[in-house]
Amino acid sequence: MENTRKPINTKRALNEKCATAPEATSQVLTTNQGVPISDNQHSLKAGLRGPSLLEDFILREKITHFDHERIPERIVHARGSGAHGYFEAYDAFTKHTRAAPFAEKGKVTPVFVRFSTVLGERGSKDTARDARGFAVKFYTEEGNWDLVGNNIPVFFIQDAIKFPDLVHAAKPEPHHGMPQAAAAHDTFWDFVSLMPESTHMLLWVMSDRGIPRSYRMMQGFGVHTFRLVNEQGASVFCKFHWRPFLGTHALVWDEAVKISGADPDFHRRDLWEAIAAGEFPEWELGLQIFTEEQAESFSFDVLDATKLIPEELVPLTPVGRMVLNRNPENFFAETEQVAFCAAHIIPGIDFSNDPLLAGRIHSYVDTQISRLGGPNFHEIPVNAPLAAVRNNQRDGMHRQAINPGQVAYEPNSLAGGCPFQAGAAGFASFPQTTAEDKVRGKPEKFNEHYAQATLFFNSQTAVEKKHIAAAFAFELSMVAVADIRQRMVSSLVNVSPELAADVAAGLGMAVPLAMPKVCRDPVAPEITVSLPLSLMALPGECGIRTRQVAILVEHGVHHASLVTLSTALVDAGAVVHFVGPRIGLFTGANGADITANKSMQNSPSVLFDALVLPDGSEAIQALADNVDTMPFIKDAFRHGKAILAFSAGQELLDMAGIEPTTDKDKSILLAESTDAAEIASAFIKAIAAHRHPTRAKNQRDEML
Ligand code: HDE
Repeated sequence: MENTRKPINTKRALNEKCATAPEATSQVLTTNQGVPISDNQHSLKAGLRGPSLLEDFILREKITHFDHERIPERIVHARGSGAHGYFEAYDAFTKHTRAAPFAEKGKVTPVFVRFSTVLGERGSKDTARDARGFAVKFYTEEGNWDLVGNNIPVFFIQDAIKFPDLVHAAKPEPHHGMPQAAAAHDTFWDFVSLMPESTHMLLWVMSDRGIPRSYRMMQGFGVHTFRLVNEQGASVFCKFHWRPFLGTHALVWDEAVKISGADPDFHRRDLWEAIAAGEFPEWELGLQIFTEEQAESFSFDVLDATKLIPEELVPLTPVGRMVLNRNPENFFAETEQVAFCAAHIIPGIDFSNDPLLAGRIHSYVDTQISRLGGPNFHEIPVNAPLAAVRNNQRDGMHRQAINPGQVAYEPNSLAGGCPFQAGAAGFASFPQTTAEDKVRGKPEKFNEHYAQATLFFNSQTAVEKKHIAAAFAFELSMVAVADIRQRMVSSLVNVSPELAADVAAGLGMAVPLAMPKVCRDPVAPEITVSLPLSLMALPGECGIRTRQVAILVEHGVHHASLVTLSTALVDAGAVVHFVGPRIGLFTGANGADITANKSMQNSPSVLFDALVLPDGSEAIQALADNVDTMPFIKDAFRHGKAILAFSAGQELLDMAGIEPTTDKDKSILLAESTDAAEIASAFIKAIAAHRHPTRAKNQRDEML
């Protein structure tokens, strides 16, 4: 049967019929049967003070529907945020694949993307230390292709059979249901310390990548090796990489913890507000293309999802960009009901024999059947392909399609043989030769668990290394059983004695002996340092678009300098907030009004990327007397943010014990209020550097 549904981004007739958008006019309230409701405030009673009546079908329909509003949350990745957009191919990439999105230069394919944390429940905080899901659904004319990836290019385990154990160990402990959205507990570290193949991914999660600044500032990775197959049936291997145009940026741990209290929706809000403001996030899709022969020569196995391919070995080929330009209209209908599935591939893309991927191919369809209530989840608007659906699958829970006619089988003659098999035009699995015994086991290269963890650690800057060690020490400090801590640190000795020593010092313990290795005779790695693995090693200038700047205000602020500065910041793309002891109007020193849109209580400084301390002695006196001001300034400093202090505002820096700019730190700027225009460009540069980990020597060598 032909799928007659309209494209995903057009309103369906049914939706239009049912819509009660806020702007709707002349639309009466009805039951789900379309019966107009005269009174939605009172249930039907026998007398004003009498019993409610069972015959009140309006009350019962409303309450029954409400009782069933919740569906099971995802077993993992329950907490997420989504957006619509498109993928645009830079050029035809038909040399390597016949996949529809890469068919020609400039080709546009609609997408829906969902970002997520892994461990937390649906209502948990956004800024937990965790990997982030990065799942993309391409609505191509050859069917839906789901690239269900993460913001980290490797995974904890090599074989799908271990996944339920990993997740049981990482999720809240089953006896008391704690901790929420955190791996910092005994069962997780018990499991991973007994599973040395997890070590490489642990390094990534303990690095700054585990606490991204924004979903818009994260890389995405397909993780597994996939195949690309061209029109002639020739195949190459491929790894998928998404790179954000805004750069890849992280929070610092203390900041992440405080944000989770100040705004648990921090990443959701950031994505929503940016798109609503027309600041559409963009990523470039880059492919690592390599042959089977090349793969054989690597020191690691490309079917092992705990390994990446250093870009020095196989550079990225940019093939297109993805833009997210539309927020969902309804969170439940779209973001919650979207069903990603690692098995959804299209002609031109195929799987490799990665044993982790194999399990995923099964798992995702299976989980949607219970989560979304049956096998027809593909009919939910956000999941429905744009491509026509014609087959003989029928019925089941929540079936929407009304399939006409007598015939629901193939082959048939009664329907003229339709729908018929597509033959060469359809999806055909790459005919990979297989001629081996059935075994439960793995190749020897899978036994090497440390070389890439070491590569990752050695590729980080000093600050990043400190963050990794601090994260391990923090997480392990939450582990009650000393043997687990001991075992984990003994595993880290194999990664780097320096790391193990730092973590051991953080835990107040001696460095243990190295854990015995499984792989006795490892192949020497090709490289020992790979700078793209670091967030800080390579210079990058991404501007300040959408960066949030707090300007403190009080009665008596120097109005003109703030107007000049904020105009320059807004022109550079930043979002400026006037933050007062309360929201509302303040009167500047010249009598002009300035409106605070945030208060220091509802928006502490962890929610901003940069801070401005104004001029105006009356204002500074009032701010100095306010109990919220010093924590606001001290946190901005501690978290390495750019700070600009005008004239009298510099007194607040003194009170906070902060010394201004040194050679090491160009991010604390002082200016006369008359110089607002001149200082703006230096301040913009400081904000664009994201965070300034090295603060003035006499105060703090490195930030936490
Ligand atoms: Fe998933 N994973 N996963 N996963 N995964 C799910 O599917 C699973 C893995 C990833 O925004 C579940 O619909 C198994 C790797 C993302 O809706 C479930 C294995 C990677 C999302 C599932 C893995 C991922 C999921 C839970 C090991 C990175 C969220 C709900 C064999 C490449 C997608 C659902 C969204 C979700 C199973 C490992 C990414 C249970 C069995 C590796 C981004 O089916």
